[in-house]
Amino acid sequence: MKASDQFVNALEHEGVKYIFGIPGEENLDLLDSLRKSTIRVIITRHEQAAGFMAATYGRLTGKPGVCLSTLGPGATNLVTPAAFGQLGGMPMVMITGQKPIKSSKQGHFQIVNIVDMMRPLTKFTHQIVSSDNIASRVREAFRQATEERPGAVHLELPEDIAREQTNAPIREASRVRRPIAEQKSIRMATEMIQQSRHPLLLIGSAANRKTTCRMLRLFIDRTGIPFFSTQMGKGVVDERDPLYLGNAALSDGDFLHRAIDYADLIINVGHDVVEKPPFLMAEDRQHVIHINFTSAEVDPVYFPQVEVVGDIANSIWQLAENVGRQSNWDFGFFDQVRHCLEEQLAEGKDDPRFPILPQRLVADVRRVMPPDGIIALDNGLYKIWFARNYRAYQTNTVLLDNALASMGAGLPSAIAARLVYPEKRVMAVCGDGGFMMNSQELETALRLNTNLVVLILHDDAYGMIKWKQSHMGFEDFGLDFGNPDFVKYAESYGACGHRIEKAEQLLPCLENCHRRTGVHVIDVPVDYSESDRVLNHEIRQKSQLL
Ligand SMILES: Cc1ncc(C[n+]2csc(CCOP(=O)(O)OP(=O)(O)O)c2C)c(N)n1
Ligand SMILES: [Mg+2]
Repeated sequence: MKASDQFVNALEHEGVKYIFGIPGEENLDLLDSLRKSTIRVIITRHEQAAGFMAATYGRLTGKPGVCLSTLGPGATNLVTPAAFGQLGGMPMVMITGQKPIKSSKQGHFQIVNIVDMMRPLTKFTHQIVSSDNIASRVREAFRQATEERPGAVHLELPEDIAREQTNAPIREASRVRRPIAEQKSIRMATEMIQQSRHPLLLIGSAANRKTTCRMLRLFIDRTGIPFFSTQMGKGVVDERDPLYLGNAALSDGDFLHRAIDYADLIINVGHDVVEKPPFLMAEDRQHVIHINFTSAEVDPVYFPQVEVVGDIANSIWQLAENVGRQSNWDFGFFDQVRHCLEEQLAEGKDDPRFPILPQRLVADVRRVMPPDGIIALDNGLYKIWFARNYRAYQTNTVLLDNALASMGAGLPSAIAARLVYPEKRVMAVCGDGGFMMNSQELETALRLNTNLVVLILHDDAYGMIKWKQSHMGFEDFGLDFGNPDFVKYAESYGACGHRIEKAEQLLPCLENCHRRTGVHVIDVPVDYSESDRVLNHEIRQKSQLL
């Protein structure tokens, strides 16, 4: 069998449905093998977007998303999405081409050592040097991408190897179960939770797995322990729950931080060091139980007293069976925190001012999104508002990157989400800066006949950095830009463009766009002038009154 056919066979065997990318001449054998396969090739307009799509596919399905590029410049364009997948714990496989390795007559034209380049960005990076190894290398790549903690892997398939013949068999995945936590550690954690007075549950990014969601629900129902989430733990448990105390979107000074200070025990499920610490440990403060697939990386602000290491879902299930409800628990102060938070979150939901305030914008987006609707956020100031004010009802309904926190991922992630869930409402929420970093993918969305709504928050600036600049007392400098006419820009692609000119137009426009088919781009001017006052001062002052 031809080696490139064998490669594609191995991918099919791994259950690959899509490959996102831009081929170069070094991939032509592989491309021809893909042509004859069941895998759908999705051509993008930039490799970065292909990588973001693959990573998002991995995040949503738990199975590696696959992307493809040529050697040199195509592969270097995969650097940012590799970091995105790796830091975000999203399983993804990158395949890049290369010149023939056995004999080449082209000197170093386009040659960069891509395997080395990928080393700090991946769990596994490998050049295939013999066609007989293809099946094993592909299996190994998928194993590493998927296994906890999931992430990015890379395979380089040189042109001459792709053309070889091979008889090597496909490698089947072994049947394997994740190790579960040892009984004594469950007993230690159970006792610690039972003996505490004000325990609090923290849901972090590694808790975002299907069975873990179900087990956490069970644990909360059985114990009645209040919980909060990190940005990447949003939606793992329904945030409408009366025990929800908020999201750790702000680093400190929020109502939630009063609850954290008051707690004598934090049960930290799925903590991941890539996220900004949701709370800081100190000698004389609360104790921490670390529940995760892997043990805790010790840090000056993170040194848990007890660890429960093993499959998270199983650990939570065992704790749910053992802990029960304790009469010594007192959640009175947490109730007050929740009450104040709810009051504050309701502010500005219907504010008529224009340009629109982030509070109103978030509320209107929530109003049009059904419980399973997905918003894919790019990176900007609005991300903090969405993390804090938008309630996620289901897991993976807020695709938010608080790990690499790269601009440019919003639109490609939304396209990938729509491919995975054609029946769900999907919306990209981007700043005018982040949107323009991958706006060319509007063409991809249209070519794929995607039904998609893209909301652009228009402030003619890198608003997030402006906000920090002003908060740090610097002069306003260097963060403004101009924009194309977004309505005409959308129309030039064949998409529908909409411009919001009054705050009350946003909600009906969003609803209308979601009901219609096609790609809809909505240009909404946003007013961030109150963000500093509200996020940095007002919330801090109000929470101190508690
Ligand atoms: C690729 C990349 N470049 C730069 C940054 C730093 N950065 C974070 S937010 C931001 C501004 C985002 O501007 P925009 O997309 O317009 O959103 P806004 O905050 O204005 O709503 C910048 C420059 C980043 N996170 N990622
Ligand atoms: Mg902006």
